[in-house]
Order: sequence, then C-alpha cells, then structure tokens
Amino acid sequence: MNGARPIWLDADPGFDDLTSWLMLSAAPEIELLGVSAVAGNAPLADTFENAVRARDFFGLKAPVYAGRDRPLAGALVTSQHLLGPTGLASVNRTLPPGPYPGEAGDGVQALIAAAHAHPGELSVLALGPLTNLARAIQADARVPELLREIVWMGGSSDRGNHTAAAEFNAFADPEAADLVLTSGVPFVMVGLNLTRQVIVDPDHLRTLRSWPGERAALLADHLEFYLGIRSPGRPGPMPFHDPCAALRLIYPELFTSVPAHVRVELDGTLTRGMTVCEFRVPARGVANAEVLTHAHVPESQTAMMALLRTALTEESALKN
Ligand SMILES: [Ca+2]
Repeated sequence: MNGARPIWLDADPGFDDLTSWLMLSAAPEIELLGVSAVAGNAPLADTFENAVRARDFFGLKAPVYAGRDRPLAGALVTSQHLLGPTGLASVNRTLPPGPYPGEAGDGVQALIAAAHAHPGELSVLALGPLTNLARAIQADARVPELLREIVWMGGSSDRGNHTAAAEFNAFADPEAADLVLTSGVPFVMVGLNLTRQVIVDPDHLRTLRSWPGERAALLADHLEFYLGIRSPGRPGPMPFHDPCAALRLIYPELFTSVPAHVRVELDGTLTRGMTVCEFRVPARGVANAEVLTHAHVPESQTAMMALLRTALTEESALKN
C-alpha cells in the first residue's frame, strides 16, 4: 500500500466515468483496487466492455469486474438516446478491442472482499446507479461499517436532468440509492446542483487536442461528441458530472458541503428518483449525507486538466 488511500471505482462508463478513472490513475496517494461496472449509461455488457477496452487502451492497471445488469426494481433505464448505442459515442476514434478480457469474478463480491481487506479505509467512488453498492449491502450487512465513505455522483438538491425532478443515476435505480442512503454508510452526494457549476467548454477541448499522443486524441474525440450533445456539430459548454466526484475524492478542499438528511422518492408519478434533501438537521432529521453545495470552479478545472495531462501524456506516471 505504501500509505496510499485504497479506492474502489463503481461506474457505468460512459465518457465522464472514463475521464474520472483517468484522473484517479494519475492522482497522488491513491491506490485503485478495482473497478466494477454497472448498468446505467448503457446496458452492463456495454459499460463492462467500455471499461475493459479503456484499461487496455489507456494502460490502466486496476482489475475490471462486471456487476449487476438491472436495477433492484423496475425496468432497465439507459442514456443511449443521448450517449450513443454503447454509451460512449465519439466524433471520430473509439476505443479499440484489446487483449484484456476483464475479470471472471463478480464485481459485487469483489467490492465486498475489498471492503473486508481494508476495514474502515476503503472509499468508493460511485459514478452510476447505486445498484452494485445496494447489492453489496444486501449481501453483507457489514459493508456500511467497513467502508470509509461512498462519494456518489448522483442526485440533486434542486432540479433534475432525466426528469424535471430526478437526476439520471438516481432515477435509474431509486430503490438502490435509498437503500444505500439509509444503510448508515458515510455518504457524500455530488449532485447536479454542484456539477452544473463545473463546466468544460471548447477551450478545454482545444487544450486536450494540443497534447501529444493517441490517448489524448481519442479522449478529445469523445469530449467533442459530449460537448455537442445539446447542439450536434457545434460543441458548447457542458457540465462535467462524474469528474467532480473524482475531484472531491482527490482534493476535498476544492468543495464546500453541508450535512443533510437525504432520501429518494420511490413512488411519485412525477418525482420518482428525486433526492429529497432536508437541510434542517438535526431538527427535522438525522444527517445521513454530506451534500456538496459549492465548487471552487477555476481551481477544479485546473486540477482536472492537470490530472488528465499526466494520465494521457506521461505513461510512466500511471499508478492505477
Ligand atoms: Ca457515470
């Protein structure tokens, strides 16, 4: 370990998941123990395949496992209508298949084993629906006390994106999110109210394109697609969701937060998946989450680009 913080990445890659993994790979003082894929942006077969290919192409080191392929309840919901059939569209180059087949073991069991191997130390960076985390807690009631924290990109303390009320990762598996939030695990919510503050724009794209090597070029092709989601062919500024959660894990001083009692609406016909944040704690509820409210924006953007530059252009610097 050499004193490095143990981290587990649970994700549905996904362009901004992939970017977050690259940031972790270049971050100081972090040891990424494993990656579990979950259904979310696309079906599990695609998010797993994207993670496996990314590991080969970018020279990443953490083992990649497949987790769960459907939410605890209800039908599978994906973002393929926005993000392309595999959840990872590009304006040009895409991740090529490589020799790594992925791990044969179950991602949920691998996550549980990692929690037991590092009691009180393991932080989970969760960047998709919380299905795998909920299944881990259902399978082993000790998981919440074994984890140091879950840092989740998901939810919102104001408006949603998948629906007016609900952010996508919360909407895709509300039962899982609510189970995790009520499990007692230390929980950090990096919701849309925060991520909408941290913008990537065509200037970041130009910077990425100025870096040498095929890895930066491929990521730039994906970023150009992402920046054109709202206006295809005309890249514009976009919030960069998952990397905010990665930054919170690496550099918590870049953000401010407040404690809250957070639950997830499971029944509302218009509000299913809404993360209802009661900030009047402890008067109206016991705090079960730390909700990020503000980002130091220029510093966050600078830190993100510095980590990406290291990950994409200094192969010898990749630790994870
Ligand atoms: Ca994601």
